[in-house]
Amino acid sequence: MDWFLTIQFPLSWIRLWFLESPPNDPFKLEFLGVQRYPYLMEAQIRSSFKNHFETEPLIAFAPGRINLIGEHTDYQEGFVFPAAVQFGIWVGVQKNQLPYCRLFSLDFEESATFDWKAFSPKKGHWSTYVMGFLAQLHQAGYKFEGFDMVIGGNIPVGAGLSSSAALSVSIGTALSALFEFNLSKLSIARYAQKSEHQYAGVNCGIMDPYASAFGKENTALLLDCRVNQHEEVSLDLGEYCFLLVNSNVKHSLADSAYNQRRAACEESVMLLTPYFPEIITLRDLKVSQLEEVQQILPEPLFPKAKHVISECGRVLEASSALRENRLELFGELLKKSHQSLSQDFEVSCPELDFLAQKAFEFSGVLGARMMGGGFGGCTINLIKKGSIEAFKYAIAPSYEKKFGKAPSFIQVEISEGARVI
Ligand code: GAF
Repeated sequence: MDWFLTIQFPLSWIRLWFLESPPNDPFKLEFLGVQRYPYLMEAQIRSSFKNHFETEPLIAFAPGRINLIGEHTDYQEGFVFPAAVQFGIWVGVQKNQLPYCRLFSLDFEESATFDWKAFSPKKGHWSTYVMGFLAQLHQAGYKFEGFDMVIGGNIPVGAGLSSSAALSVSIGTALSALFEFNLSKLSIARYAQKSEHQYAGVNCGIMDPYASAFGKENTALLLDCRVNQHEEVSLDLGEYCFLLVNSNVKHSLADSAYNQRRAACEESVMLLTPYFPEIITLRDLKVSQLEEVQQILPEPLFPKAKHVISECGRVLEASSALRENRLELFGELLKKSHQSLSQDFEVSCPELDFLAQKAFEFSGVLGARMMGGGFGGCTINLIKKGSIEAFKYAIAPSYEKKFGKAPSFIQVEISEGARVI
């Protein structure tokens, strides 16, 4: 009987585990042999916190994001169309009455300590994101004291789902609650963006932290990056869904190329202003003005400006198409966006072009494009749910043959933004 109980208990536990797990869950991230489901993450943060610091933490969560359309437009005060996803970063935090902060990262299995009155964030370490956010709070005049923190997450690595924005936003959400700062979502997003500029060296726009902070279940955010306000667009896709295909590459020049693209846009604005004195950014120009713009800008700059100007138009068209449930038109706009990002803005790469091309040729996909900053990461595909398995089969072997590595597939659920749990 004893042997029966010892074997039965774990077996039924395993069975329950699978029953409780979301069916067909593509987010099976292995972590110590365990899949990192949200309820496990929260429990892991809690128990790790107790082990390390012997107190109960306050826990905050912030999600990663996808972007339906509107790439490299946010830093030109244009339009973007992101949504928060179900993966994210969890942060447990508690005051410690000590002259220093103690941090522990579940993902890196590493501790870090720093004096909260005198710290200097250094590039390239996960603890920089904590210090970077604190630096923003300090500059804004907020008073804080020593705390302990445990950080862990389940965002697929290198997929371009904005794990760094989720990290900063989760840190901001946790600290705001712990010290009762009552920071608005927009302030958290702005501090996260500034911290990324100052300590990660990427001159990114507001889109990623904004989406992480403001995300809403089954809803995309049509965000105007000039006024930092959004309209909610309900995502009722019927028999379709968004599937990400991760190229599993990140080219090493990605960050510097991102900053160069931003600088090219700013240079174009400078050259165009004498002819169009009313413009502040490229967002203020229309597709109908492109011929004139071409006469003014030197050859290498024009296609970049053309991308930003035309992409802003596509975002507005695509959001209307979604509202009117015109999914084929929406898919067509995704395809145009990819072509523009690849040929004009030059932020794609052979792997992403290959994945997009395969998607264009596949009948169950209405549209696809590279997503995010570029040079690696994922394509986003609007695909018929019933075609997903066939699509994987149509793509994976040829991709692997050509590039020597397998792509991975991530089905996203559009989810709520940052919150204290
Ligand atoms: C990255 C940046 F962080 C965003 O601000 C945005 O510019 C995006 O690339 C491209 O659209 O995710």
